[in-house]
Amino acid sequence: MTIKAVCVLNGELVNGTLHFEQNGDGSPVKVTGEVHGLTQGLHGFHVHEFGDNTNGCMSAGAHFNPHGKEHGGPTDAVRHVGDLGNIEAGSNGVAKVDITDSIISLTGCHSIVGRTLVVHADPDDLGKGGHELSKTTGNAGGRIACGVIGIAKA
Ligand SMILES: [Cu+2]
Ligand SMILES: [Zn+2]
Repeated sequence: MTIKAVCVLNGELVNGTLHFEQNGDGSPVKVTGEVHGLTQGLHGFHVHEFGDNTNGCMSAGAHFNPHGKEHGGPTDAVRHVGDLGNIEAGSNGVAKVDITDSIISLTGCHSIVGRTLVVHADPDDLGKGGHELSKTTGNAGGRIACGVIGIAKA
């Protein structure tokens, strides 16, 4: 059974829509879509713990990290469940997203449904930048757009 989810990202200057698709429990999740209004280059892209936007993107809490691990990159053995790395915008400010991730899920204890997708102002250093924030946030800077991930029509 294919499970689908969707997220509409909203920010002051940045917006976008992301689609999530998973072909059954335990399968990789495909993340596709576009984010507009970005500065050129890399921007941290994470699932944060809470689907709470009452105080904007700040209410979403920290990176979704049910196993209490250190921050990392999407292909690292040690990472937060929510660590999807970076998206990259071209000179037109558009990032085309096409990510396949085997750690996030749309069901079970790794489910990202009901949590918040956040796009950051700066690149995520994937835990390797040597900054005091590298092992918790990737030192990715401010939260420039976010949206709650919801169940989509299948
Ligand atoms: Cu983040
Ligand atoms: Zn993280």
